[in-house]
Amino acid sequence: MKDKRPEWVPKNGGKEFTTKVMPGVKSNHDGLPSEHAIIKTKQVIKRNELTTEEYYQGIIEQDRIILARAITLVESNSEKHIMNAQELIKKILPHSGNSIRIGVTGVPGAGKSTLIETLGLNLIKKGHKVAVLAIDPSSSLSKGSILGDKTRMEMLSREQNCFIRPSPSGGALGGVTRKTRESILLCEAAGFDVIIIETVGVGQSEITVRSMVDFFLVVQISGAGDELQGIKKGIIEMADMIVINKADGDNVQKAKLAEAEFNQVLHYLTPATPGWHTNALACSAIKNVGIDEIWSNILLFKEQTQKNEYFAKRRKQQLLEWVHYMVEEFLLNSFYHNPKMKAMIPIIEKALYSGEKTATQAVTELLDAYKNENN
Ligand SMILES: Nc1nc2c(ncn2[C@@H]2O[C@H](COP(=O)(O)OP(=O)(O)O)[C@@H](O)[C@H]2O)c(=O)[nH]1
Ligand SMILES: [Mg+2]
Repeated sequence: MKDKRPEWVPKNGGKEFTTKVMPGVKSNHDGLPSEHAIIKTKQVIKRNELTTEEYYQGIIEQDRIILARAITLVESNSEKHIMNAQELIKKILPHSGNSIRIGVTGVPGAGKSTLIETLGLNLIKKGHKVAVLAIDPSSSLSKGSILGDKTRMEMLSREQNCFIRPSPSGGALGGVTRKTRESILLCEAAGFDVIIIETVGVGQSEITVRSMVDFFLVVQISGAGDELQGIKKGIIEMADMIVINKADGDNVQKAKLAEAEFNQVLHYLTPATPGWHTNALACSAIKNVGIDEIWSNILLFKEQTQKNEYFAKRRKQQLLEWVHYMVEEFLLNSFYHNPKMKAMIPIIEKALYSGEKTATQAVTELLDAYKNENN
C-alpha cells in the first residue's frame, strides 16, 4: 500500500515531496494543545479541586466563593462528587440549622423576587445575613425558565451579606430537591441566618418547598375581585402567611379588599402550622410598604413555634419524610431501570390484558423476580 501523502503535497509532486507521517505522533497543526499540555492542565485543575477540609474551613470562615463552589459540588451528579459532597455535609452539619428558612411562592409576575430583594435589603440593614436559593421546576422540564429574572435582585446581589443562587438545573424535581436541601445546610454553616427559597407556583414545586422550610409565604396580587377563585387549590392550606403584593397607586383599595377577604376565609381554615394563625396582609414590594410587617410576623411565628416546640418538631419530621422520600425514589428507580424488569413488564402486561393473570398475580410475579435479581 502506498503511503498516503499529506494534503499539502502537489498532485504531481515528485519524490522531493515524499513525506511519511509516522503513526502515533500527533500533529499540532489543528491548534489544539499537545497531549503533554492537556495532562498539565488536568493536573492544575486537580490541584484547584479543594479537599473536604478546605471546603469546610472556607465555609466556616464564611467565604462566599468557597460556599458557591461547595454548592456546585453538591449540585454535581458525578458519583465521586456526590461522595465528596456527603462527606462535606456531614462535617458541616453541626454548624447548620441556625436560621429561619422561608419559602416564597406565587404565580410568575406576582412580585416574589422584588419582595425578596426589598425584604433582604431591610434585613441586611438590621445586621442579618441573607441567602436566596431558587427552585425552578420549569428549567428541568424545558430549557426555559419562569423564574429566570436574572436582572432582578441586582441591588441585593451587590451586598456583602447576601448570597443568591439560581435553581440547580437538570434532573427530576427529586434531584433538585436534594441539591437545594443540602445547599440550605451549607449556607447556614456559612453564617447565613435567613434562608429564602423562591419558587414558582407550578406543579409540585410548592409542596416541595413547603417540605423544606419553617415558614411558607404565599404572594398574591389582587385582580378583578374574587381573589379566592383564582388561587391554586390547596395553596392557602399550606401558607403561614399570605401577602397581597402591589398594594400601591390605584391598587391600594383592591389590595385592602383582598386582604380582608383572605383574612375572613383564613379564619375558618385549619392553619398550616399548629398553634399559629395564618393571616393575610397587603404590601408593596416596590414601595417597601408592609415589608417590615412581614418580617415582624415571621419573628412572631418563630417565637411562638419555638415556645410550643413545633419549630424543632417540624424540622425533624421534614428530615424523616425526606429520608423516606429518598428511599422510595431509590427503590422505584432500581425496580423500573432494572433490565430484567424492563423486559418482564411488557410480558406481564399482555398476560394481564388477556385475563391470563390477575393484577395481584402480576405484582407477586414482578416482585418475586425483582427479589431474585437482588439476592
Ligand atoms: N406596582 C408594583 N409592581 C411590582 C411590585 N412588586 C413587583 N412589581 C413588578 O412586577 C413585575 C414582576 O416582578 P417579579 O419580582 O419579577 O415577580 P416574580 O415573577 O413573582 O418574581 C416586575 O415588573 C416588578 O417591577 C409592587 O409592589 N408594586
Ligand atoms: Mg422571580
